[in-house]
Amino acid sequence: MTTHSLTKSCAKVREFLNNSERLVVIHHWDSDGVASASIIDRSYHRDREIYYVVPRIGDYDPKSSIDIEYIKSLEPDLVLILDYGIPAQEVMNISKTLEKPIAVIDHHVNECLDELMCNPLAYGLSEDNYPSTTLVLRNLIGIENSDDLVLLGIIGDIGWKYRETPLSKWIDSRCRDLGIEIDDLFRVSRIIGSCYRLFRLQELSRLRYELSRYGVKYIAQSNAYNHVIEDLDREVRRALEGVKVLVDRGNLKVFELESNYYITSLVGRHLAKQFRNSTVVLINYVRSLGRSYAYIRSWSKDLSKLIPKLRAQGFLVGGKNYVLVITCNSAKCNEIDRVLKFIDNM
Ligand SMILES: [Mn+2]
Repeated sequence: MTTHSLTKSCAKVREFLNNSERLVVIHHWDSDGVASASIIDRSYHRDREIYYVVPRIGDYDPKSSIDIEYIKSLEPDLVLILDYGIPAQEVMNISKTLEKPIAVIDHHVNECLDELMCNPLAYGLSEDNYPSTTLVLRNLIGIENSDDLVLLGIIGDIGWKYRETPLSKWIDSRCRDLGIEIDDLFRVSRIIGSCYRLFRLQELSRLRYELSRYGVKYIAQSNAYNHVIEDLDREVRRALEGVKVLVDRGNLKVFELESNYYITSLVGRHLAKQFRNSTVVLINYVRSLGRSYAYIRSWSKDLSKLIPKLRAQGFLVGGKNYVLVITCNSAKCNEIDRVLKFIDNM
C-alpha cells in the first residue's frame, strides 16, 4: 500500500516535470543536492527554461534561507525542491506564498505531503535502500542517463558506508561499467564540500553545469578546482590553531571557535579524532552567517537516540549515530548545557 502511493506520487512528480516549461529548482548545497540538480539539468535543459536556487548555506529555515520574492519574479510554472529536507509544513507555506505547484524529491525523514512528494523515507522505506536523492531520481522518477551523478550523490552522502548497504555490489559494478573509481567520487565530493564550506557559490553553480554537461569523470580529472580544496585546507588548519577550550573534565571536552566559514563539522571531526576518549563538543560561531553551530561527537554513545527528544524540546538538530549538529539560538549557544544534561543521562 505505501509503496503503491509512493509510486503514484513519484509518477505525478515526473508528469509535472515533463510538462513544465519554466522550472525553478531549489537544491541542497551538498554533493547529493548538486548532483541531483545536475541530473535534472542533464535530462531537461534542452527544451525548457530552468533556474537554479541554492538556499543560504548553513540555513535550514526556508523563511530566511530562500528568497521567495526572487522565485516569484521568475514566474515558474513549477518549483522543484531537491534534497533539502525541510519540514512538510514549510513546503506547504512556500507553496501558498508562491501560488505555484511545488514538487519535492528527497530522501530525508519527513512527514508525508498529500501530493507531489517523491520521498521513499516519508513513506516508511529504509534509508539503506535510498541513501541519496540522486538514487530517488533514478529509481523512482526513472531518469536513466545519469548514473555517474547517481553514484556521486550516494558517496557524497554516505561515503565508505556504502559497502554496508544492500547497494554495495550495484555501486561497484556501475563504477566499473562507467570507468569511474570510488576515489573519483570522493574527489568530486570534496570539491563540492570545499565550495559550499567556503561559500563559493559561483564555483558551485559552475560545478552543477559542468557535471551535467561533462560528467563526474571530467571534474575528477580536472585541476580547475584545486585552489578551492587548498583554500579550505588552509582555513581548517588556521581554525584548529584558534580553537579555545571552554570545559575540560576528562570525559567531556567543550571547545569554542569563531570562523568566517562553514567548517564546523570538519574542525569538530579533527578534534573528535584527537580526543577519542571524550565526548567532544565544538561551539562554532560562523561570522558571515551570524549564527552558531554546536557539533557533538561521541565514540561510545549512540547520539541518534537523542534527536527526537531534542526536536521535541524545540532544538534544530540533525545528525547520525555518533554525531549531532545543533543550530544554536545564540552566539554562545547557551542551550548547550541542556543538551549536555541529556547526554550525561544516557
Ligand atoms: Mn542527500
